[in-house]
Amino acid sequence: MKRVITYGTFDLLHYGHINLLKRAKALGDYLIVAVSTDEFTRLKKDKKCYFSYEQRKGLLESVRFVDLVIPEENWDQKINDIKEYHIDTFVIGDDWKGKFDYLKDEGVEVIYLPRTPEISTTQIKEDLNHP
Ligand code: C2G
Repeated sequence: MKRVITYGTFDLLHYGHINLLKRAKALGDYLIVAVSTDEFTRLKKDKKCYFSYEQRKGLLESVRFVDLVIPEENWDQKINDIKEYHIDTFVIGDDWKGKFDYLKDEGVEVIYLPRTPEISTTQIKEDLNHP
């Protein structure tokens, strides 16, 4: 069974996120999604999510091609996650291109998928504030 993992904040879950998750699942048989905790999101991006970690986790668990949701608590857990969950493939959007190539040393495939254009959580917030 080919096991795939991806990481993200996934706030205000939208079709760009879903497109990424759908393509990630298509690369294997089992998809794990590591969602940034509220604390890490504040640290990582100095941003506050609209939805809490528990709400974001619940939404992702409702997506039929997501098999497991785990917390992303820091930048450095990826290598441990790869070992703990026996990951074959790491996937993320190409806004991160090159940033996670070091994971190849752990024997996993690292794939950067094209982002879905014109949609982002930031854009949604801006559009709602300035209709
Ligand atoms: N994404 C996408 N198209 C969009 C928006 C997002 O393909 N229009 C992808 C991103 O490239 C990422 C995933 O959806 O792979 C989640 O996006 P974010 O929640 O913005 O993730 P980010 O905050 O960049 O956190 O350790 C890695 C980080 O946790 C990634």
